[in-house]
Amino acid sequence: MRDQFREKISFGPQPEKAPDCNAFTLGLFVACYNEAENIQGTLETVVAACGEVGVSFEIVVIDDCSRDRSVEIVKEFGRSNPGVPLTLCVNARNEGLANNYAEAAFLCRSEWYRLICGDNVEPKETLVAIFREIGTADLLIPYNIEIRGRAQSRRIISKAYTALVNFLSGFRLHYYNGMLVTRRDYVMRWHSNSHGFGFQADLLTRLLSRGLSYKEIAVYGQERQAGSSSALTFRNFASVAHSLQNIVIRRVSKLLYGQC
Ligand SMILES: Nc1nc2c(ncn2[C@@H]2O[C@H](COP(=O)(O)OP(=O)(O)O)[C@@H](O)[C@H]2O)c(=O)[nH]1
Ligand SMILES: [Mg+2]
Repeated sequence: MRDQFREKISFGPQPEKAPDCNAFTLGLFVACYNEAENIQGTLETVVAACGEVGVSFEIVVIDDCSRDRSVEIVKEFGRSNPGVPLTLCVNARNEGLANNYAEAAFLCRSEWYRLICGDNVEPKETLVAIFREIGTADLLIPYNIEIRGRAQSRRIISKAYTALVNFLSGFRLHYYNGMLVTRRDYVMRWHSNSHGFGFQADLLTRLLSRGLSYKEIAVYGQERQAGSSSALTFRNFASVAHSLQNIVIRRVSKLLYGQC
C-alpha cells in the first residue's frame, strides 16, 4: 500500500515516463533498517559497481522505520550525488524485509530487479560479477564461495538451510539467500507471502517451478562491519518455517495439478 510511507523523496535525474515503463535496465532496492554506519558505504559500492559495468540503474531505498540516523545519511547521499537516480521512502512503521522487497519492485521503473542489503556485505567486485551477467538468464542466482568474517555456527546453519530447501523443493541450488537478479515484473506477479528472510527461497523455488532459465554465480561476501545481524531471531525462524511450508505446498500442487 502506497500510503504506508510517511515520506517519499526523489533525488537525481528522474524519467518522465509512466511508472510502469522500464526506464532503467536495473532497479536496486536497498534495504535499510538501523544501518547508519553501513548505508553510505552500501550506496557508494552500488554506484561504483554500476558505473564499472556501465548499466543504467536506479536505486530505491526503503527505510523500515530505523531508530538511528539512517534516513539523514541517505538524504545527504542523495543531495551530494545529483547524478544518481535515487528514491527514498521512509516507512511509518516496520514492515519487514519481505514486504519492502515486494513494495520496492512496484516503485522501481526498471526491467531487472535486485535486493541490496544495506549492511554493505557485498564488495564492488561481487556486484560487478553479477551485474555483468544481466540478460544472460531469467534468474541470476549468486552464491558465496566464502563470507569473510562469518562465524562457523552461521556457516553450518546456512548449509543446513540450503540442504533442507533443496530436499523440500526438489531443486539443487548452492544457496537460496544470495539475492537473485530477475525481471521486476516476476517479483510483482509472484512475490512471496512470507514475512521474514525465507522469502527469497520461496520466490526462487516458485520461479524455478515455472521453468525459467537460471545461472548460478560464485562470488565472495563479507560479514557486516558494524551492527549486529537480525537473522537468528525467533520471529525470523518462525517465518522461515512458514516459507518452507509454502515451498512444500507448491511442490505438491505442481505434482497434483501440473501448476503452482
Ligand atoms: N526492511 C527491513 N530490512 C531489514 C530488517 N531487518 C534487517 N533488515 C535488513 O536486511 C539485511 C540483512 O540483515 P542482517 O540482520 O544483516 O541479516 P544477515 O545478513 O542474514 O545476517 C540488512 O540490510 C538489514 O538492514 C527489517 O525489519 N526491515
Ligand atoms: Mg547481513
